[in-house]
Amino acid sequence: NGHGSCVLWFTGLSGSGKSTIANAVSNELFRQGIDEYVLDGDNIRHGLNRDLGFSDADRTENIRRIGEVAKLFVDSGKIVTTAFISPFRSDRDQVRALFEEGEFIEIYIACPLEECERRDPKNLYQKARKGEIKDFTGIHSPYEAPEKPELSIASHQLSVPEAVEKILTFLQEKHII
Ligand code: GGZ
Repeated sequence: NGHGSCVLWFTGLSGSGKSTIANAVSNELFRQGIDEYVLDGDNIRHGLNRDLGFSDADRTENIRRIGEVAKLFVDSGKIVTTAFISPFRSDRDQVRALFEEGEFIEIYIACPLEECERRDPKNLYQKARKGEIKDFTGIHSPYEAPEKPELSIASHQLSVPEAVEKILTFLQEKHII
């Protein structure tokens, strides 16, 4: 197990590409024989956090629990990737505080709202605009962009392989992999 452990904490709007890029990074780490795991809506919001919705308080609790779970994975020696909107700066900073220096790598998937809304892969923005979903991030619930993320990925300008390359290069430079 010749690699460091850390959390790759993706943050960004719905439709920004967090899950796609997170899973592509995960696949590449796995291919390299690195011990990794992805936490995303599929395995967290449908299980551990199925009691939580999208009020500000529920999002805060969602992120708090995910941070604690991510810490367990890091303690077990893995590289853990998380793909949640995590819209509130203070929530992300509280998760950061759980980790040692250098272990929490915040990756901002920076994609303009207009582009996310144009993609709208699940028609959620359309539903939010019609009032069928309330408290939708970017429409009537805030997204606070990171001020000093370890990495910022302009996902509307980079291909997925280019984004993966940028993240892997960062991990190599920090001697994590
Ligand atoms: C934002 C919502 C909402 C509301 C349902 N606001 O594009 P998706 O579908 O697959 O990703 C979104 C996901 C966001 O869950 P997170 O756990 O990442 O959010 S947070 O970090 O803010 O707790 C979207 C879907 O859930 N979804 N309703 N109102 N996204």
